[in-house]
Amino acid sequence: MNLEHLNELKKLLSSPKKIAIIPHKNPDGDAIGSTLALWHYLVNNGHTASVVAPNDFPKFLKWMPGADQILNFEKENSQSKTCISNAEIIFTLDFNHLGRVGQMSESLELASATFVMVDHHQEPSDYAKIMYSDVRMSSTCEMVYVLINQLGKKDSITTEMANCIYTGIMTDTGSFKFKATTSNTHRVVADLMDKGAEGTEIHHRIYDTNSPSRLHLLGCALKNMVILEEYATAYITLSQEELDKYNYQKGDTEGFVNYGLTLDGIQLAVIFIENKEEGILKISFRSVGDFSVNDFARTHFNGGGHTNAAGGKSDDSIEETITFFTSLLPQYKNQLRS
Ligand SMILES: [Mn+2]
Repeated sequence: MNLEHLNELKKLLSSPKKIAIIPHKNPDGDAIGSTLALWHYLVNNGHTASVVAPNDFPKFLKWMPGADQILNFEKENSQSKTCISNAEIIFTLDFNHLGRVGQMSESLELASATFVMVDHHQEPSDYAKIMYSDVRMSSTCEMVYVLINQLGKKDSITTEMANCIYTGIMTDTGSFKFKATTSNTHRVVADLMDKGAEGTEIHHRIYDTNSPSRLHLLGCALKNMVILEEYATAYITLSQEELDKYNYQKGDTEGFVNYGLTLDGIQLAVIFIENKEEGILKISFRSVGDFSVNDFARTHFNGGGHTNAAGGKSDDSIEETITFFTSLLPQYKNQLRS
């Protein structure tokens, strides 16, 4: 965070405040980890704070310290709304467009609080008075660590906070392998371990909690995978019928898209997941190297994200969307085969 914004934030936090902390919709490990770490920090420093999530989050994140205190905007609607409208400061973490919180965006737009953004996605919008936006960062969790350091409170990072921050860095970096994983990321992680973060235990809790039906759903997804060697592309489809057949639970398809990239020579991996309830297909894009799925998703699928990881959606059927998607590939052939 630059000095001007940092000083403004320091001034704001110099007396006890009412604070709401908001992750994006369908929060992942980084969103829950960063909001909870910040929540612990603020509460430990005399503020009244709540994490308000737009909707529920996967079971494999529920062990995180403080997770049981998170308000669910869908289920605890009036309490959540009160919390947002009473807040003097609203932190938005791991997203940079109010559209990323779904139904909650209306409440945020009406709020009178000072907004603080902490985020590592591209092209931030300008709703926040205090901004800490850095696309080079591995995760929002790493940014929360840096921010607490900048506030001069490095020693206030507890074991609970260290576990939360470790989780978000681990999940957003694909266990420390994505390109945004810097030497500094590892220094942060080393310090978190010194502060008590339990790396082995966290890996186990996040990655080794499969249900049999999730592994069967993964089998189905892999069977559905189509490989377009000519375009160095692999894509997966999952219909609502298939999700139902394997008793889909929220979070079950997390990480499925990455399997395409484990194929030798594949540069672009995509998964299209039908969601009958919302009447859309949810799409995840992953790439290796310079091919920007952020640009691709932004241009064609009403989405965006990072250079190598992005999301998007389609209002059309699976068949129509695949036809459209494959029709786009020839114009990217040179970039994908490079
Ligand atoms: Mn993130």
